Formats: sequence, C-alpha cells, structure tokens
Amino acid sequence: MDKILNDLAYAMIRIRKVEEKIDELNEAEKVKCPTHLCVGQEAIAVGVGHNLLQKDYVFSTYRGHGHYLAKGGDLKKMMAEILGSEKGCCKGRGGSMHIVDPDVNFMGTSALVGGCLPAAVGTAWASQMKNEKRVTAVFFGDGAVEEGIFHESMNFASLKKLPIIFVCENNFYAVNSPIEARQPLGADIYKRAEGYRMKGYLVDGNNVLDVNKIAKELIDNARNGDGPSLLEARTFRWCVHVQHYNETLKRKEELINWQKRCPIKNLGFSSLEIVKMSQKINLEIEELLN
Ligand SMILES: Cc1ncc(C[n+]2csc(CCOP(=O)(O)OP(=O)(O)O)c2C)c(N)n1
Ligand SMILES: [Mg+2]
Repeated sequence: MDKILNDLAYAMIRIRKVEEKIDELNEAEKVKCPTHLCVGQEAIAVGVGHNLLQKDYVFSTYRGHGHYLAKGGDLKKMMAEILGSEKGCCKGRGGSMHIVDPDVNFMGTSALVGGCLPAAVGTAWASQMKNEKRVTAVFFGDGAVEEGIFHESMNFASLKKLPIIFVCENNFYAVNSPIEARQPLGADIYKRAEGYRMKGYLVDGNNVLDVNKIAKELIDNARNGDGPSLLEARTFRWCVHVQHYNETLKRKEELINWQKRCPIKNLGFSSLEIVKMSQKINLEIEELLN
C-alpha cells in the first residue's frame, strides 16, 4: 500500500474512532451539547482535507468533527470543546456545533443549515483581494441547497470568480426527511452549478481516492484563479441525525446497503491492518482524555 493510501485510510479510521468515542461519552451522559456524528461520511472530509494547505480556510456544519480533524485540527482541543472544558478550542462555550480554530484556519461551523456559506464566500473574497492564493472549502449538506443563502453564495462566488470550492455532502436526508420529499426528482445537486456558470461535479463520496483526485483538481483550479466549483459527494450517514449512533428502523434497509460500501473497508486493507490502526488511534484518544 502506498503512503497516500495509508494516510487516507488512517485519517478516516481516526475520524470514525473519534465519533465512536463521542457516542460512548454521550451514552455515559458526559457530553452536554448536541453532537452530530459523521460516521459513514469520512471519505469526503479526508479526500478534500488532504489537498488543502495549512493557509487554506475551511468552513463546515454542525456535523463538522471530521472536517476539523481532516484540516489538521487538534483532537485534544476538539474533545475538550465537546466536553464543555475551558481547554476547548472555543473555551467550551461553543460545543460540538460551533468549532472554530484559527490556528489551523478552520473558521467555523454553524448550527444554522447553510449558515457558514456566506462567511466562506466573504473569506474567499478577502483572499482574492489580498492576492493570497488561499483556497476556501465550505462543506454543507443536501438540506442547505434548499436555503436561499446557498444560491446567493453560489451566484456571488461565480460573479467574482472566487477561490472557493463548495462541497455538498449529499447523504440523501435532512433529519428524517428524504431528498425525494424535498427536491424535484432528478434535481441533481451538482447540476445547480450550471445556472451560475460554475463547474459542477459529481463524485462517489464513499470512495476516498475519487474524492481526493477531484478535490485536488478543483482546489488547484481555485488557487490558480480559475474560480469556484461545486462538488456533490454522495454518501450516507450511519447514525441518527443527532446524538446517538443507533439508526432507526425506518432507514435500516438503506443503511445495510450503504454499509456494504463502507469507505474504510472498501479501500483494500486487511482486517488486521484496520485493527492495528484502530488500536493505535484508540490509545491516542484514551491518552488525551486522561
Ligand atoms: C436555517 C435552519 N433551518 C432549519 C434547521 C433545522 N435543521 C437542523 S439540521 C437540519 C437538516 C439539514 O440536513 P442537511 O443539510 O442535509 O445536513 P445533514 O444533517 O444531512 O448533514 C435541519 C432542517 C436549522 N438548524 N437551520
Ligand atoms: Mg443531508
């Protein structure tokens, strides 16, 4: 296995193990804030994050633990934040839904659906004005596409040719509402870019190599002044919307099918290799929690 593949796998397993630990802490009633886990969706955070530089900006959502870690965020500061400690990246005042850490240019997450989109566009505009060659990546869910602010943000970013990539994690659900109950059939999210004269791309969000490849191209384009793009990454969340890991009976069948396409298991590592990496990560987590 080459180094990149190994790094991508390790980063995804690390996010998964952290989310599992948070679930455990939730069950033990140690977490005082709402937590939205990203289990099943790790490949998107990792594939995009792998291609960003330290100076690049990331904005995300309340489901943002994976995005923060993939940007090089400090796991200790994140766990402290989730546990409401002064040692957290926001001194324990923000909690899981409001992770901000300028040390790694992770500029924020929001409890508001689509809430970070305009801030990300503004940041990209500032980078452009200062000719800094910095790229902004903004993550959001399929639900945010139904918000007016998504369209305003896309319009302005395209008009100004801003160095930003819009990354839509399409997990087909907003809370318990399936996408077909919310958007017209066939309204592929990536195609919305066309209306703003922006390039739109579709990728298998469970394939970290595919995400990594396309993200590199789009980030390079943005850095070179070719303007923004929209990336729709299709995936599935393995947990209920908020707090607990356990999936409801309602989505069980879909979940079983998506679990067969686990972004970690399908990378070709042996079970033993996965166990070894998991053990190392679990040790890291236990050490920092002590
Ligand atoms: C502006 C706004 N409207 C509604 C809500 C309530 N709400 C919280 S999460 C959510 C679902 C969003 O789904 P999606 O954007 O697909 O993200 P996912 O949770 O699937 O990652 C909704 C409607 C909110 N927080 N903010
Ligand atoms: Mg969704």
